[in-house]
Amino acid sequence: MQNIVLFGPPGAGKGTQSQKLIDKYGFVHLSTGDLLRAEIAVGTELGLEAKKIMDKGVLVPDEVVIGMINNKIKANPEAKGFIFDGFPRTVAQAEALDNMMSKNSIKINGMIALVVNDEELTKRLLIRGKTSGRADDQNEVLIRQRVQEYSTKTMPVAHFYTSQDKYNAIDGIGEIEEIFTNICAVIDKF
Ligand code: B4P
Repeated sequence: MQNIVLFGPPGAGKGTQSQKLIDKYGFVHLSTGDLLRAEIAVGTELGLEAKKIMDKGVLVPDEVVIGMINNKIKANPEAKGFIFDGFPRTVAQAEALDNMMSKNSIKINGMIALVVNDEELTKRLLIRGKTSGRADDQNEVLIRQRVQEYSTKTMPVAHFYTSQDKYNAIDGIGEIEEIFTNICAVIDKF
């Protein structure tokens, strides 16, 4: 079983590359962004609260996303592996994930970090905002807020995995296929 953390700033290509990894390896995809948007779409209380936070470009509370991920791991006992997309985004989430893994006698094999500069991220998200309908992709001030949130709260997660010797950086700029090939080369060595 392989469990991979796909890491990177908003717009780095996590969702894009996750889809390709699922097709190739049959991983169960756990995207906290998608899980939150699903709650918003059906109008649950959690979704209504999360929407207010996400529309400001800041992170939703750790306990909310940790609970969602825990439920999904438990619901997939037969999984060949998990791909964690957009989670963990804080060190507290990373520690909670390690706990969940050890309770289930599994582990994170490695982190793949997509590296993309801020100007490229802003450009990609503004383009996606024209078609996605996502409020957080339509406003440059909000996008910069999300990138800032990433620098202060999420970057320390990279150090967390570096200290476990599980950090692998991949250049996230270039052709989607080429980036995918580079990611697979790392996964195939896990
Ligand atoms: P997410 O849904 O995780 O959103 P994201 O980071 O914006 O998307 P992603 O990075 O997957 O997009 P992709 O690059 O694939 O989070 C949204 C919000 O939810 C957060 O701001 C936060 O409030 C909340 N949240 C989620 N998880 C949380 C957590 N764990 N804790 C707390 N809060 C949480 O795609 C971007 C665009 O780039 C696409 O249009 C794509 O086509 C394009 N693209 C991809 N690769 C490209 C390439 N190589 N070249 C050119 N364009 C490319």
